[in-house]
Amino acid sequence: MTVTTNSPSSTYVITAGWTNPTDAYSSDNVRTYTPTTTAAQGYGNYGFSFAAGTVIDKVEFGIERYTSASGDTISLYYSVDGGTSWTLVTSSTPTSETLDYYDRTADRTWTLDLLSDANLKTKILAYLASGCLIEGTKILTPEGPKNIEELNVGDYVVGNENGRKVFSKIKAKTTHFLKTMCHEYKGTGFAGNHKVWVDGEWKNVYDIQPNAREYEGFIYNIETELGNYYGENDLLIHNLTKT
Ligand SMILES: [Ca+2]
Repeated sequence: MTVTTNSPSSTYVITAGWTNPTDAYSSDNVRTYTPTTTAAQGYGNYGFSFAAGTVIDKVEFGIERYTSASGDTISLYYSVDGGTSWTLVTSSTPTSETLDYYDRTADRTWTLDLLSDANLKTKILAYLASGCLIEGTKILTPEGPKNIEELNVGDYVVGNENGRKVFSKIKAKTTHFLKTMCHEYKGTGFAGNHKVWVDGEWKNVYDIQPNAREYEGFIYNIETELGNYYGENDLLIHNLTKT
């Protein structure tokens, strides 16, 4: 089997924000970057040229990237209709630079035409750290589970102190409306990375649940005096820490 790996040689702005987007054409430690949430950049002209009758055994999409703040995500999409519709390949938040390939062979019946420059596009999309929970998230309170949007500064929730469940006061709350990626874990929808208590240690929810879906709506973040609080299914959630 012959493996052909091509990089893009054209780029176009979808939602402004990526600086020096042509720097993403090659892996040379010179990079495109963005400080703008929802910035999206399209890529094309992969230049695949195959002999007629070539059989496609496998199609993978690769991306090399990193994020500088915990909770930032970079998503990769592809299009086989010239950028009209997009399929999500991956949404991830690696804090050290990694090159990963994703097998999308099973997505569709791949034909040579779909890999032509007229049809094949990719898109990178950035969401900057939100570290929040989506609307409808249940938080455990002394009166039982309540939706996070109903909680306010000064209210009590249930947290953990030295292995015991205790009441803890909310000292801050923020709300945003945005389009982002949502990672679901144990009934809680995380729009941004968060540490959760799993198997006796704090772990990044993105490391436990790398799969994501798109979410558009209100997101909320609460900070409690104790530094943590319980969501559904006894999941202990750490106050947001950008480490
Ligand atoms: Ca580069």
